[in-house]
Amino acid sequence: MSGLPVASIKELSEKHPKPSDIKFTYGTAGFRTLASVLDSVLFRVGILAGLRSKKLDGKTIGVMVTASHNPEQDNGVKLVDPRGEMLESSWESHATTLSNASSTDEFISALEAFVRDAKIDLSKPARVVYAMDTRPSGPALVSALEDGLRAIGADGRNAGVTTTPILHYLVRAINTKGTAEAYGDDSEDGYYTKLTNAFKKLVSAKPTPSPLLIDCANGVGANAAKKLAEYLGDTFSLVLENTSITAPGALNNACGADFVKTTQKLPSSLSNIIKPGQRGCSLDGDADRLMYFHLDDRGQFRMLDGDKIAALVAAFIVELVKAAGLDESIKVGVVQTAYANGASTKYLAERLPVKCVSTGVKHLHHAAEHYDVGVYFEANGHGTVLFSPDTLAKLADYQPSTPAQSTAVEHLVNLTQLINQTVGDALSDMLLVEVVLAHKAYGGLEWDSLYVDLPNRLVKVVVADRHIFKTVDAERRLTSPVGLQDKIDSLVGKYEGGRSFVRPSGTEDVVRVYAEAVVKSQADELAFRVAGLVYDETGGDPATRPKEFL
Ligand code: G16
Repeated sequence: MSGLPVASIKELSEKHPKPSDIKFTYGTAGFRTLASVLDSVLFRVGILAGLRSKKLDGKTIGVMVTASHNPEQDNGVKLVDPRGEMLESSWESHATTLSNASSTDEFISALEAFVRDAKIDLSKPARVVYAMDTRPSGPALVSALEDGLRAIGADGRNAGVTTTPILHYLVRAINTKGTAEAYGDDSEDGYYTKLTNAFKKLVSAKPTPSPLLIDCANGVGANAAKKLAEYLGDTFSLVLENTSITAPGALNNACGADFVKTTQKLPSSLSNIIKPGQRGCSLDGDADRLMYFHLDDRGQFRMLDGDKIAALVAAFIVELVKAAGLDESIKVGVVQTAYANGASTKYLAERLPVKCVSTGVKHLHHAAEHYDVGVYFEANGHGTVLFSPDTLAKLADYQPSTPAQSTAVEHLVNLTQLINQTVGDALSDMLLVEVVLAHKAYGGLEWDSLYVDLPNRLVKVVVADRHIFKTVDAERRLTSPVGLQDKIDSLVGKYEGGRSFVRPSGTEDVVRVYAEAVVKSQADELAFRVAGLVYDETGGDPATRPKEFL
C-alpha cells in the first residue's frame, strides 16, 4: 500500500491554517458557519472527499459549497455519497475530528490514524465533483477545496455554480453511467432534459397550467429556474422573481422558502405581483427546499408547506398505485419530523403508515428507503419521494390488464423520472406538485382544503451554548439541560391542543422552539413562553431577552 502524500499535504496545509478559537462541527447538513472562518475546513474536506472516494474504490464523491437558507455572510460545505445521498453518518465524526486538528502536524497525524483505522487503500483512485451556490465567498472557498484535492491527488470535476440537488444528481449520474441503473446523462442538460421530458408526458393530456410565480430567494435557483423554463417551453410558463444573484446582501433576505415558512408571510417583494387566486412558490438559497402559497379570493395569504406537499403527493401516488392494480404489492409510506403539523400527521396517518424521525434529510431519506415508495418531506419544504429498486423493477415488468391500469403505470414510471430521488429538489418537487394539481384539477384552494393546519409558531433563541441541548424520541423531548423538559411539559399542559419541543439547530447557532395549539394566539404565546424558559434556564443575557418573552 502507498502512504499519504505527506509532503504535498504539509505544504498546502500551511496555506490553510485552522483558526485557533473555533470548534467546527459537521452538523445537520455539513459544516456551516461564517464564511470568513471556513478556509481550513474546505481544504481538509477536499482531502476527506478524496479519501472517501478511495475508500469506495474510486467512486465519485460530491462536494457542495453552500449555506442554503442561511444569510449571505455564512457558507458551508457538505459531502455527497456515490448514489447522491448524504455522507454516511459514521464519517461525520471523522470530518469533525479532522477539521479541528489545531496544526498541520496534528492534522497529518489525525489523517494517518484515520487512514489506518478506516483501512483506506491509498493506491485507489480518487474522484470528486464539486459545485457552489452564488455566495460571494464561494470562489475562495472552492479554491481551498481544490488545494485539498490536489494535496491528496484526487481528480476534481468542477460543476461550477449550480443548485445542491443538481450536484446530487450529477454524483449519481456519474456513478451509474453505463450501468443498468443509469440515472441520466451526467450534465446539467441531462438533468433538465430528464425532468422536463417526464413532466411533458405527465401533463400532455391536461390543460396547460396557469403561469407559476417563483420567488428565487435571490440565489442560484434563479439561474436554474431560468434554464428550466427554457426546457419547458410552452408547456408551462414560470414567472421568476427575486433573481438578483449579485446584489450584495439580497440572498435569502426577506424572501425565500425559509422566510416564508418561519414568518408565515408573503415576501413583501411579491405583494404587488401576486393576484388573488394565484399560486406561487419560494425556493431557498440553494434550491433544495420548496414552499408553496396562494392568495385566496379575498387576497389572504395561505401557505402550502412541506406537510401539504407530502399530503398532496402521497395521496396521488397511492391513487395511481391502486389504479394500476398494484396496491397489494407496492406499499407507500410517509416520513416526517417533529415539525410536521399535527393536522398533517393525522390526515396522513388515517391513510398510510407514517414515521417520525430526527430533523435532517439524511434521517428522512434512510427511513423512506424502508418503504416500497417512501414519501418524505420536512415541514420546511425539504423532501422527495423514493422508489425502491424492487418497485422500479415491478413497474418495469408489470403487465397491466386494462387501459386504465396501463395509463396509471405509465404515470408512475414517468414520476420516477420526474422526481429527483437523490435529495430534496425544489424544482423537481415544483414540477411534481404541478403534475398533481393538473391531474386533480386542483387550485391552491382545493389543495389547501385537504386538511386545516393547526396554528403553530417557530421561534429561534440565541443561547450561550446550544450544544448543551440534548434530545431523544426523534427530538421531541429534551434530556439536557436537566429539568427543562418537565417545565416545558407543565407549560404545554395549560394550552388546549398544546404541543411544543426544543432542539438545537444543526445549521445555525440557535436553539429552535416549535409550538402548536388550537388557537393561533395560544400557539404564539406557548412558543414565546417556552423560548423564555430556554433563555432563562441556560443563562442568557437578560438585556437581550426579547420583549415578547416577558
Ligand atoms: C438543512 C437540512 C434540512 C434541515 C435544515 C434545518 O437544510 O438539509 O434537513 O431541516 O437544514 O436544520 P436545523 O433545524 O438543524 O438548522 P438546508 O436547506 O439549510 O440545507
